[in-house]
Amino acid sequence: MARLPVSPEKIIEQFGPHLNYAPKEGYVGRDEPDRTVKTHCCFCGMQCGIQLLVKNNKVVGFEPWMEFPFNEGRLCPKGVQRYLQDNHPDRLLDPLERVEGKGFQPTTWDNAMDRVVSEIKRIQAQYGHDAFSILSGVSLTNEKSYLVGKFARVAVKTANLDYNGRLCMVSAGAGNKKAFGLDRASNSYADLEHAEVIIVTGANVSETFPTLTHWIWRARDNGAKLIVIDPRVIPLARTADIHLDIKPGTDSALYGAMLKYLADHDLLDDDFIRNHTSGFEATLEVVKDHTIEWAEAVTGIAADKIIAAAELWGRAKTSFLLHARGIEHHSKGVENVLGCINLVLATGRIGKPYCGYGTITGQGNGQGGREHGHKCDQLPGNRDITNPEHRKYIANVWGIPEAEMPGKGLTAYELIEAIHRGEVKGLLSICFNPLVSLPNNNYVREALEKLEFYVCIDFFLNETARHADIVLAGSLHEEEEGTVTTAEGRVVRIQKAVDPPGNARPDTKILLEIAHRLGAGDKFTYANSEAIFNELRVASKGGTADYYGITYKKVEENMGIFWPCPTEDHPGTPRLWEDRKFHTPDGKAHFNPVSYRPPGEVTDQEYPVVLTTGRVVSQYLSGTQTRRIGKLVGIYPEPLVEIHPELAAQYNIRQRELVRVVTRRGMGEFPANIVETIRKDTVFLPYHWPGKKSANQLTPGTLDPISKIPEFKVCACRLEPTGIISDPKQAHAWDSI
Ligand SMILES: Nc1nc2c(c(=O)[nH]1)N[C@H]1C(S)=C(S)[C@@H](COP(=O)(O)OP(=O)(O)OC[C@H]3O[C@@H](n4cnc5c(=O)[nH]c(N)nc54)[C@H](O)[C@@H]3O)O[C@H]1N2
Ligand SMILES: Nc1nc2c(c(=O)[nH]1)N[C@H]1C(S)=C(S)[C@@H](COP(=O)(O)OP(=O)(O)OC[C@H]3O[C@@H](n4cnc5c(=O)[nH]c(N)nc54)[C@H](O)[C@@H]3O)O[C@H]1N2
Ligand code: SF4
Ligand SMILES: [Mo]
Repeated sequence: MARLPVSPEKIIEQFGPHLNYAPKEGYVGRDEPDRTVKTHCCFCGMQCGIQLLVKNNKVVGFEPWMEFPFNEGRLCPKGVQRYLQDNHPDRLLDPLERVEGKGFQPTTWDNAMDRVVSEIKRIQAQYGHDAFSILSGVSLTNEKSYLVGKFARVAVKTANLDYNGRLCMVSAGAGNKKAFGLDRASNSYADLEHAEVIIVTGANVSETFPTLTHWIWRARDNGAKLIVIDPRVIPLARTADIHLDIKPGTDSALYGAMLKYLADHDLLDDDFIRNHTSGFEATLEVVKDHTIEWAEAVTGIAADKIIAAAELWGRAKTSFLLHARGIEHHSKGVENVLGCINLVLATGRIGKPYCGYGTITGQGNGQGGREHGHKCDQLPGNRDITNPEHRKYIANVWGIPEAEMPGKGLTAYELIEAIHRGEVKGLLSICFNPLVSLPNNNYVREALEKLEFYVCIDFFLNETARHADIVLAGSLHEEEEGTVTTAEGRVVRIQKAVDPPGNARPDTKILLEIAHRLGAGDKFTYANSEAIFNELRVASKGGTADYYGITYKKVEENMGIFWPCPTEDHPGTPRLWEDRKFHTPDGKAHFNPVSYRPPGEVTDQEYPVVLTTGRVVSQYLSGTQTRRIGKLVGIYPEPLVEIHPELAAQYNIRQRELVRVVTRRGMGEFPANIVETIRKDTVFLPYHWPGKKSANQLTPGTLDPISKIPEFKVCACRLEPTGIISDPKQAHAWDSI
């Protein structure tokens, strides 16, 4: 299949005025590729199969991978543009050192490594081991996630390691463990196809997991009813049977009222509750006052709509409930999740064909990355770092005395607080951009400035990295072998397509070299990524996230294997709990009592409007990657604040007028996008931008007490029109930094 060579003019025409780099002749060669490499998209938790086209050791394009069972060739706008990162002129090609008065200067690996290791040693000698901290991320493969966990505990010997999943899925993880004893979606998405009723709550599936929409459409074609719960009429809600336009921060009230309704109207699966669950009576007791009328007052959803949803859910024979960050990014994140699980358990619709429940994991390896021990309280196999048996097992795998294994450390935002208190003096970050993604980011910036030493491993100079002393040029997904685990729990293979460019190095090599220089070389002697995976398999053995029976070969031959997979002859587990044996100590699924309590910050006279934050389809997370891809920038160049026409009229705000959004933490100016698709008391801001365009100037550092997830989804704000109409043609994502 010959491809036409594409001229630079053609590229500019195709990618539009926002193309932020000048293509060179011959750079985008769309000639016949040397190779196609079957791998997966580096972005969201769907991990769609994709084929990368490689020429002269460069990724030059992509083709759909039609056979991969989840997405069958489908890709979203980010997926089809992601290959443009590979040869981007902003790629870091050398390690960088910040030199007083000169900014960042390229340096040698030897010098960079010397600085990193001597600073880790200095800080730890002066202030203790835990004064050096590590922040990691779950765009990393399973192998790298596992390696970072071991690196922190065995090489750096610090308790203070946490990861960006703390901002993402920890509420769901904690809820799943409480209810089921295991943290994974219960079924593969193929089970959606014949579900009679689907609830999607707090998940803007069409924009955030676009290829999953297809499975919902398939179910719709088969007659499924769809209930969408979201303060906005998100694209999926437009064709839903019922849209519950919930006031942010009130989900647990809704689920409590629905549970009471099911009980009052004899819509429970009594056999299932009696034989396979515990805690039902206590759970029902706490919602006895949660009447539909009360829920209407708290949630702002009309009573008849709540009844209609409870009726549909209650009377179905098969169903699926999916949620994402809309219910999890709350100071009651875990309670919201448990409220949903209670509805699933009350109707006994789990562990059967076409009956499922799951959080939709966010980042590329949102599922695998939360299992292998780079959370502050976790060891591989989803083991508990405070459990003596678990510690002993992993210490044995790692060849260290159990007493040397550090204990539980601080969570991501708590680390920032510890830096402010002077307890943490050094930081290594990999795959995390906390300055854009943590809440209350003016406070985060102050913390970064207080660090005595900060080293960042990334392939782009992200906004946080600008505060670093040393930046180590790392690798993209497709520059190393590995595996990731999709939102379904399917372990898939990431194939190396090319080498990192210039003097950039694979992340693994960087971590291993630091470990060696710290004197822990004998514990880090891997020949390749597969060797790391094979150790991970042993480390996970017997844990709830058991990968022991999964091998690279098996994954490749089957286009993925679902964990748990305890032995090499085990086929994997696409559908959990068909045997009704849950992973809790008593083998039962646990109801957990949840009664409503208000969010951390409620509106008042000074701050009368609810602010919620989230995503748009064309941008990804802190935007480090997608704000560098011209066409994606062109789709949605800058953050707009979504406002209902009635609310806009109240403040005389006009379309595209710059609106000052003020909260107790800070303020930012954003052009108004006046839309009827949002509640009248709520405004929405996407958060993918830094600096003055950052939504996280505004958000609070309130955390869920159990999961420590920040409350990104609700705070109180005030709107002030500026009288300035912004010209969308002038919009440019970079002018704020
Ligand atoms: N395009 C794109 N896709 C992505 C990402 C991205 O950055 N961009 N990121 C990936 C990652 S890491 C994640 S975590 C996922 C996130 O995926 P989602 O959770 O789907 O994304 P969000 O936009 O954060 O929030 C989802 C919805 O929650 C709603 N919401 C706000 N407050 C409430 C509430 O109190 N209750 C309820 N029920 N709903 C509420 C918002 O209106 C929004 O539509 O997306 C993944 N996919
Ligand atoms: N207000 C608000 N804030 C939010 C959210 C929200 O909804 N509202 N959502 C939260 C959520 S759900 C999430 S997941 C976080 C995400 O927040 P972050 O994790 O900070 O976001 P990323 O943009 O993924 O930052 C990852 C960095 O890792 C780099 N990177 C990616 N892959 C690799 C790799 O393989 N190797 C190396 N070395 N580097 C890599 C990227 O270049 C980027 O600089 O943001 C959270 N913040
Ligand atoms: S849906 Fe997610 S994994 Fe699939 S192409 Fe889009 S960003 Fe990539
Ligand atoms: Mo996320």
